[in-house]
Amino acid sequence: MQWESQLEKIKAGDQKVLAQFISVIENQQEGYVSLLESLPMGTKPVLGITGPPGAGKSTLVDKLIGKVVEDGKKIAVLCVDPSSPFHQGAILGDRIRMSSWYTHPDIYIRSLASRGSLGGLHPRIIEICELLQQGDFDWIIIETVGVGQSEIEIAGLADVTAVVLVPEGGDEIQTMKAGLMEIADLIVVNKADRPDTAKYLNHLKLMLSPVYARSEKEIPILPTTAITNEGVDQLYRTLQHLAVAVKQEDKQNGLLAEKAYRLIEAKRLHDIDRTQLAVLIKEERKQGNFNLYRFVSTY
Ligand SMILES: Nc1nc2c(ncn2[C@@H]2O[C@H](COP(=O)(O)OP(=O)(O)O)[C@@H](O)[C@H]2O)c(=O)[nH]1
Ligand SMILES: [Mg+2]
Repeated sequence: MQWESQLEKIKAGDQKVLAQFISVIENQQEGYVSLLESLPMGTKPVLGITGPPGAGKSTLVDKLIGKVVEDGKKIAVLCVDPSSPFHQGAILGDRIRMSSWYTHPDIYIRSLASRGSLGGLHPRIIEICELLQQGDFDWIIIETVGVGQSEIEIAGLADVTAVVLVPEGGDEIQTMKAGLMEIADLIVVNKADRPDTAKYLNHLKLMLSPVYARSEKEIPILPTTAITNEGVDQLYRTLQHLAVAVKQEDKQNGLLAEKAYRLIEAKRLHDIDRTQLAVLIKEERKQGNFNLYRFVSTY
């Protein structure tokens, strides 16, 4: 693999070569680790957009891309669909929502299915993001449905995490979305064209006030109506502001530690397979006197 010359192409904005190398990483083709080891560390802001399915994340990203292009900037977007039977079709939705940008030379959009990492983002997302860092982009956006593990993972991967909610169901915010709140650097209340928006915003502020009282950061809450572009300008400006703030050394080290942890975890567990464990356990149990702790002591 003549990686160096290909890297130059990626830096110059060659999306075809970029796509090829994302596949190399995705499929863990031979040499992908040394490829990653040869890369300079990326410095471009990574923005995570998460929230429940149907909140309008893709529509917002579509409009944000518009702002970025207006601003003369370039952007890469990763749409990650935790492949759960409940969210089938999300990737298709993302594609439709952002369809006008697929052929734009300054925009690169890639969808990834999470393939088995239960509730997680994608087993190679950290590495794929690193490669995107090498491309000719000013921003990287990762859109993902906020379910299961993915919200925790997105917070460890993105410099700035925006949680998108919709004005509905007061009680619902307190339960299902509590985890999402924890990781938010910014809360977007999309579908602000709905009649209950003001009430919902108040409710949200009340709910978050004990959180604010405990922590030093105040999380901005921004209402948007993605379909009409309302509030998107403000959102773009807030994101720019947060992205600058996050480049502080402390937060950067924290994020790198989080990524290191996940990479080490993946490396250590790479040859452990749940199905295979079940087979071995079945065999050992047949012999009688099975003990779970003796079983795991050999790993
Ligand atoms: N009324 C209203 N509908 C919206 C708004 N934003 C998105 N939608 C609609 O909500 C649906 C889901 O949007 P999508 O962007 O795919 O949501 P995602 O699953 O979070 O990515 C689509 O039918 C959008 O047209 C909004 O601001 N107001
Ligand atoms: Mg979407």
